[in-house]
Amino acid sequence: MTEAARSGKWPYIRTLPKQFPPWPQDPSKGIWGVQHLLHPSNPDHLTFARSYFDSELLKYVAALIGCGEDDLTMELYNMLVRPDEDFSLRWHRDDVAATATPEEELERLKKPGHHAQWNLALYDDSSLVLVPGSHKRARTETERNADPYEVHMPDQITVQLKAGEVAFYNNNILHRGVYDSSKERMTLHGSIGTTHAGSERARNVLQHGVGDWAKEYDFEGFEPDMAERAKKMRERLVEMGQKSGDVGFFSKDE
Ligand SMILES: O=C(O)CCC(=O)C(=O)O
Repeated sequence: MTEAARSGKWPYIRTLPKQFPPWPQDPSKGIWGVQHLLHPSNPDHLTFARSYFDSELLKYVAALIGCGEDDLTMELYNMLVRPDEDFSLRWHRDDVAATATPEEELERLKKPGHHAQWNLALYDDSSLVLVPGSHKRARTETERNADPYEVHMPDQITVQLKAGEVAFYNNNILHRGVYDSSKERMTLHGSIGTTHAGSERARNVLQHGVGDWAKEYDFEGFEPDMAERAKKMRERLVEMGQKSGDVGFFSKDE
């Protein structure tokens, strides 16, 4: 998949030096992510579907979100890969703008996250840097005034994943990615939501373009139990798209 993405054969990519969607389909400046692993035109989509719709994974996801498995909604399954040049993402929350006031941040963060997001490393990975607990509070003055590419925030940690380990996180935690082009990276990057989420979550997910193809996903070749689960989760995604209409893109002040 990564080779196909780097060579322009797979069009759904995260390109350098752009941090946030939409990304152009041109890999000539390099890539740092492969999007839409579940897309039916990916010859290996079943391999990825078996991990995304895995019954064991879904149990953990429902427990983390605090909802029933019947509420789970299909969202995104991507892979974050070694960039072609050293590259980093600025400090950000995925769905709260850097320009938000402390009151606006708190207003957003006090609502349940309504999703589980995870990084599942296929190679050892120490790219994700975050400030523990920051998904529950507004930024401190130091965090607010820091250069967004500031190398060190007080109390930050680097998430150290060994190949095969997975870390779940709320994507509104204050975080960034710091990428080393000399180190192989292939980290499955997924998210699953719930029917309890509102329009903010719809934008967070649908800005990646998953709504364009998910409605046509036919689940051919899936084992019957998995097809059943997957169909229901896909239906909930399509419903979310129908309810929310055109969501646009979320600007994180790139
Ligand atoms: O590379 C990572 O693990 C973090 C990616 C990230 O922060 C993002 O996609 O917003």
